[in-house]
Amino acid sequence: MRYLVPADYMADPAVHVFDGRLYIYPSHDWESGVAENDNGDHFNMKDYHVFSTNDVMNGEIVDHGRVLAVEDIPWAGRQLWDSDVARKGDKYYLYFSLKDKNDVFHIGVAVSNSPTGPFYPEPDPIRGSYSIDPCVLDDGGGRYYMYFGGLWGGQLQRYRDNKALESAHLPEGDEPALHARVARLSGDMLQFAEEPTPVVILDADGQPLKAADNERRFFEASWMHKYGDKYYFSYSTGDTHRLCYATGDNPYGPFTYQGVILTPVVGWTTHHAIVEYRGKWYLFHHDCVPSGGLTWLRSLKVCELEYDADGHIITIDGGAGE
Ligand code: FUB
Repeated sequence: MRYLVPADYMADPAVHVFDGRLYIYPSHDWESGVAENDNGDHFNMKDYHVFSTNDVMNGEIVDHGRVLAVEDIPWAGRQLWDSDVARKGDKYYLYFSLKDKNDVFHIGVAVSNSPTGPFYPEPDPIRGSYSIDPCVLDDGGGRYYMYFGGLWGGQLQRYRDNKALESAHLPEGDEPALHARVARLSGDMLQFAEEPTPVVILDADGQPLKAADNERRFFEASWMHKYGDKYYFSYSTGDTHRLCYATGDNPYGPFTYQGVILTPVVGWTTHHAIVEYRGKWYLFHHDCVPSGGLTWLRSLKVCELEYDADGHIITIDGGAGE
């Protein structure tokens, strides 16, 4: 295990390998003085940095500096949350979660000629985007899929069938759990090419997970990777503080629940990226140990991740004592 950026607070890592070098795209936590609440107002981030390395466990982690800030984004209100980056051709696309001037989360996109930015934002959010935590899968052949969504402060409970509800509804008990969303991206990478659809997670009996199943159901922090010929959709369970995963045979799912990747860490949120680099698999994530447990001041970590012979991920201890 290694803390990656000990001198600053960084969270929500997205990680990609471009031309043989590994790039980390985190959220940038700071002490803004906003009080903690269930709406996540204390996650009051205002900019992004990019980091890179060619040796995950021992090498220098280069800080490429500030690459995008709230004040650069025309439609910005506040709170730059989780982001992800995809490359198509010779351009890099940074997808980010941000509240507009009415305090409604959308997903924006900013473009660069380099994986290290700077990234230049589009004037408006992606049409029809809502909620938080974009993650983009490059599935080859020019096909890119965005996964997104998050409950509570992430506002997913305000939407059904991609339309805003008059009042939010968080399912309970035996109601089906809310799902993340997936949409293929347009050829220019700047819009959805189709209406987002639910990322359904099934139990071993083929039934969608229920709302009360909060030790397994989706909450936020989507990540997608491929191992062998399978698609691994992983996510945070939020109020039960686990990183879990489900597998499927195509980017839309459905996905079948498989197990826990990371038991709870110190801190409320848990968030991650899973990447193969130079023949090893890594779990990038965060915890609040260095800040003494302050939820809004998180630190980036990495450790190796292993699969068993059947492709199951071997559970990693998050260190919070579960
Ligand atoms: O960093 C703010 C939010 O906390 C993220 O968007 C969530 O995934 C959670 O980590």
